[in-house]
Amino acid sequence: AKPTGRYLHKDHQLWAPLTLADFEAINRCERSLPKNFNFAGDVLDQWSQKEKTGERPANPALWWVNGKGAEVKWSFEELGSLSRKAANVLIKPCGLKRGDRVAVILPRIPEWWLINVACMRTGLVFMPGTTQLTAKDILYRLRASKAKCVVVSEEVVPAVESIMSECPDLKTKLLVSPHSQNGWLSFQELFQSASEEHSCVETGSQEPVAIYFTSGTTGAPKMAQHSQSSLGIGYTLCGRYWLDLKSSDIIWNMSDTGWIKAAIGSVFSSWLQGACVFVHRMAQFDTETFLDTLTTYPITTLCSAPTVYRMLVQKDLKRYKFKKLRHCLTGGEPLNPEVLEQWKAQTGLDLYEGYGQTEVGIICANQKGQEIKPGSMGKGVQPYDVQIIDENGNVLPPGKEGEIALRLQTTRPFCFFSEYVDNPEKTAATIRGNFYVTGDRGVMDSDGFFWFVGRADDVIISSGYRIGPFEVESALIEHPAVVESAVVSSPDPIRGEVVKAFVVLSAPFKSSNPEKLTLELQDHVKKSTAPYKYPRKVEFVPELPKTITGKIKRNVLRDHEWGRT
Ligand code: BCO
Repeated sequence: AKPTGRYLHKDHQLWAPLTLADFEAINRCERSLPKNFNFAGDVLDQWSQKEKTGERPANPALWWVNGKGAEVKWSFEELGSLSRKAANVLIKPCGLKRGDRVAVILPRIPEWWLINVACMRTGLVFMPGTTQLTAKDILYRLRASKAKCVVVSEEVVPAVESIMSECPDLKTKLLVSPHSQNGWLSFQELFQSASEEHSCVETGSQEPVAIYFTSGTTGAPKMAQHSQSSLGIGYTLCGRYWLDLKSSDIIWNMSDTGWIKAAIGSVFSSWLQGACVFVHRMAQFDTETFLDTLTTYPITTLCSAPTVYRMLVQKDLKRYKFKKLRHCLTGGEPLNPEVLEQWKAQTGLDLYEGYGQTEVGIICANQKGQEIKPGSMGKGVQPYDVQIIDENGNVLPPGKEGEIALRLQTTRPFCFFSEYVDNPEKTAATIRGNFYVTGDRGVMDSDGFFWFVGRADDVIISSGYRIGPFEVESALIEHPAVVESAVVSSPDPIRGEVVKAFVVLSAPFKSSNPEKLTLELQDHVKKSTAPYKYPRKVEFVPELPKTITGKIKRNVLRDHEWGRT
């Protein structure tokens, strides 16, 4: 018989489709990875089959609304046929080939999901980016990745136009918009005439599927590359035990399309479990729209950054009757226990915090059914052995602060990122002895619960964004008023921490009005790099603390901000 899947069952010597139980077993290291795996073919198309046989409720796979009356509902079958059409657009008129990198800078619109799945079907490497990226950010991403194609919405066109002459590898520009533009292929037009016939590529399990740009203390963002299986199989347990999803659930994960959290909550974890992914276009975050959405739609599961919950608990939540909400999750930055308690008091629902990273996915979580210790990010999740280690890679006992690390077995866990592309030094720097080091500091208590302390480096975690100080300092130094600056985190009641810049002014600007100059510098940073990184606090100082060799001591400024001696 013709193979229906890509996995040869050892016991029966028969080809059979991979099941959720197989995926769980792979994550528990009880079964080895299949040689080939493709999320579109091995997961999405399987759910499409189950829809036909009635093994899945008649729930959409994707439910999109824009808050202005427009709505899209696709079953897995429709997602399948539409993404096959999108795959044909990418291969034929766009001329892309397996392994090519595609930068996709789109807001939360249905085409983002279509193009994402189309890239899986064709073996293209998907590189999402937030629409907050500026021309300079896009230039860096296109050049560093040697992307062959960029897919954008109308608002991103001017930024790409301004830098495309500096991107020799860029062959195709694809525009997702009802209006066409000179020099751009129109996704909508090509999609209309594209065929639905497409055979999913037999990708290797470890073949690249996506690249995420992630910020560090120094230099430009690194390119963390993931494989078909690291994202496509590695989020099985997360979907089942942290998100607590079943195929009848409707999950609203409101993360921007540019972050791995969108991949976790709005693609892989959710669709592995056959759940419906709910999306609200919401161009600008707004608490009223957010709460109205929960009262209007039968959303069962909500995942959002702690900053959002901090904003929501300022409201009188008892006024709102959420239609079907039963499970609430949060991650991306530490959640304070007060917010968890206020959310519970006002809604009757617990908040389940998870902790993870773009590179390795979910590391710790408060899983459904487990005790929650307010302020803790839960216990280590399978398949990881999470430990607290010292600077020499020794495991520290409960109660001792150190770096949060994952013990490595003989082989690299399949759910890890494969590498930082073209950066073997930075890839190697994540390993200390037998451990992968997260760069985060924490403590494990005697019950095995982990407590976040802070970053081990200078990276700032604000509103769930990971912000490299170097990127903000580089933007500031472009302004004539700035001689030098040091960018550190500063506490904030809503955003957890915010970016603060200590700035030494050049002589002509020393007598400027400080409020006006602050606004000017903030505006300058928003134009130079993605606006979410702008310094929400600015302090003008005569000089910066430095080491004997002239290196800026960001830690002195940071400790001062946080009231530490
Ligand atoms: O707050 P401001 O108004 O002063 O500034 C905002 C925007 O107005 C401004 N801005 C945006 N586009 C602009 C612009 N300014 C000028 N020109 C433009 N084109 O920039 C600031 C952006 O800040 P924001 O994004 O925080 O906006 P907002 O509306 O306050 O949103 C709040 C949140 C909480 C909705 C937002 O911060 C958010 O979505 N945070 C979560 C981020 C996230 O998903 N992180 C997960 C990363 S993945 C991960 O952690 C791995 C886990 C396994």
